Amino acid sequence: MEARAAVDDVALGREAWSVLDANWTGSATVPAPGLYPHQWNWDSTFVAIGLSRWDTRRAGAELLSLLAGQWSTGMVPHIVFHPAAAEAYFPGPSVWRSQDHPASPNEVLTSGLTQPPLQGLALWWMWRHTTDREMAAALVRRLYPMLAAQHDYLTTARDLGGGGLAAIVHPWESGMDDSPVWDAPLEALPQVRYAYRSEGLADGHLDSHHDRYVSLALRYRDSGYDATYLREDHPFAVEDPMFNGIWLASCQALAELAPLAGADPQPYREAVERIRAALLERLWADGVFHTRDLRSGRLSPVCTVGCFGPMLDPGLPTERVADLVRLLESPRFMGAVGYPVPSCEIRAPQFDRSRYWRGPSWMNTNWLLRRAAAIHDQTGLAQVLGAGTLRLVRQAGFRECFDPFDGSGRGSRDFSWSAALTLDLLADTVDP
Ligand code: 9WN
Repeated sequence: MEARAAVDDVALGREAWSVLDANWTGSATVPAPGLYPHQWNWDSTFVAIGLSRWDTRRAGAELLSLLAGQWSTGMVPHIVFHPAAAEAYFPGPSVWRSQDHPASPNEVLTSGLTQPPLQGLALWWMWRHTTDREMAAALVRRLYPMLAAQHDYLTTARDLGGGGLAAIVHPWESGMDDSPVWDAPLEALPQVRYAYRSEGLADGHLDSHHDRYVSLALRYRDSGYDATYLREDHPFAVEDPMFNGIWLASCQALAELAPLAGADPQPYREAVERIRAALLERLWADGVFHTRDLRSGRLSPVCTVGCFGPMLDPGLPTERVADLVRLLESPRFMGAVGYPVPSCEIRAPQFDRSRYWRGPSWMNTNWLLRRAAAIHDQTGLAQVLGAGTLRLVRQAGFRECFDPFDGSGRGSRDFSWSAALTLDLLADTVDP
């Protein structure tokens, strides 16, 4: 394992800031130098969360830059392209062709997919932790209508199952691209090959799936990013518990921020109730939440870190919370490893400690589960998650993800959300 001398909290905080400064483009933070040279939706939003206690202006700039890419449909894209890096990442702007779509913003090039709607929760987090209330209040008033439009988009264009949940239409929308829960829906698609693959893929991706990712994106693009096509013809439509758990948490946040924005909290309170009921009715089975493939009607048998997403709901019934905590602490997840939280259950045949989202631990999901544990007064679990996560970065640096057994780093170095969320976790121990 690649280890380094453990650094103290002050030095760790300084290192985190220098990663974030190096990854700043002037208007937003890229996820990592080299591999990811644009602004990604949930990456930036985790950066905003991490900065909330320390730099309201930059946290706000991050969210404003992302939302400058919002489409008039309300969709917040999963990538906002940085013009200077143009085609440095595949698939780049020439594949998505957002500029040809009338709903996309005029001056900003984006992808045509979205990612988990974390922005409401991030705005609430900033409001709660800021040291500049006036600036934060102004940001809430400015961003609120944009998040309301995002919410309306998910409610109207993405309830493809008609049961009150938002469906994702591509694995990239989950943020957990290579998760084994997409295997069955992806394998139902025809196999295709693209010439670009001679350039090679980043370590950790399943190349047999990558061609299908691209073909799915092209099919959606060629429909004109059409909502009726998604509902009736698109072959990938999945209800994901993490995506919907995050959506619920953002609805809760919008309800709480409503008075500040001069808005009515009631629609968001009702959305929280509706999403909770749908999660329990449609995705709960055998003591845990599962993904539902709307095309086959099947629940995925594989249990992943995403299955704990609905724990972000403060109103989740206590028996369900107890079931989830028991599973999370069991040898199927945290009980068998040295470092939280493996992205796939250890006993699953698909578990692979070296492949993205099929085994490694990620800081962002650790942060979400720690938040969920805190919401449900699971103080011991929250402490274990916080301390275990900090141990990872102290030992291995701000890597993209980590081996859950020995804590060694995997994927990109100087990864922005790992640095930003470290700043948030350190806030409990380091004085500003
Ligand atoms: C595709 C940027 C993104 C993250 C995702 C992660 C990975 C992209 C890729 O990188 O996805 O969007 O190229 O695999 O899985 O969570 O947002 O860091």
